[in-house]
Amino acid sequence: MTRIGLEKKVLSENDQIAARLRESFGQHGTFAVNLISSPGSGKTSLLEKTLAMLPHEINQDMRAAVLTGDIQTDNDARRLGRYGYPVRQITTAGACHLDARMVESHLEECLTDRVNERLDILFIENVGNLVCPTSYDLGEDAKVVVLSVTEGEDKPLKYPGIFRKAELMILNKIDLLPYVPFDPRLAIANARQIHPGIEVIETSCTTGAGLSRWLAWLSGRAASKRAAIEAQEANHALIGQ
Ligand SMILES: Nc1nc2c(ncn2[C@@H]2O[C@H](COP(=O)(O)OP(=O)(O)OP(=O)(O)O)[C@@H](O)[C@H]2O)c(=O)[nH]1
Ligand SMILES: [Mg+2]
Repeated sequence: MTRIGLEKKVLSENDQIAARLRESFGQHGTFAVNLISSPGSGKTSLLEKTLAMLPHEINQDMRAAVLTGDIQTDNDARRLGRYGYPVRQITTAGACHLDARMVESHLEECLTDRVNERLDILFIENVGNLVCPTSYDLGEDAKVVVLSVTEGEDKPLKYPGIFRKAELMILNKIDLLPYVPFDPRLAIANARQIHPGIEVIETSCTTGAGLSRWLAWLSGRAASKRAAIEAQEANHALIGQ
């Protein structure tokens, strides 16, 4: 009984901070994406490729930042810090997920040198875990689940929570398909059994396959977010006249 009560309180405090973050992302037109997967599916590799491709595939003025979560080490922040975008490591010291408070405090620190500047996309790499991060709202616009072909087709059925909540499934490491007994059609069917509307992009961070589709998805989502904010601002201006 006590355990359930405490868990409820922690989650409701988290929801309040997440709502504040969501409002701030809304005001600034920031598209925030929360990447969730098992350890080693390729979240950091995907972000490394994404940051390298952003200026060419989307546009040179695209403002992006990354918060990357791990239980220990700043390895991922060091990998991601090479691309000229602000990056902060969040070390959770044992926690198997990021929470909204961690995001809020590290985001401020990450953007202090960019006050009043636009932020188009915030990438949040969650701690490698297919279960715990699912329950914590970070104020993001979209959760994206990364499943790699070495994990087995049954994972959407065994860990349905994240596949239900994710808008997009990245099916990564497809370059390894010739070497592992993995049927991508079955994995996708399993994901859609849990969440019929989930979008799927097959990628390889090694060969670059599918990465342009991923960049196009990001660009489309970031543009819709900005357009919605601009329409809202125009509306307010009209009402104010
Ligand atoms: N063959 C192949 N290897 C990949 C691919 N993407 C990532 N890897 C490798 O998979 C391993 C783990 O990749 P990471 O990007 O560190 O995975 P991660 O999800 O960030 O891991 P955590 O942050 O520890 O949860 C590394 O050795 C990568 O080089 C891919 O598309 N194909
Ligand atoms: Mg990583």
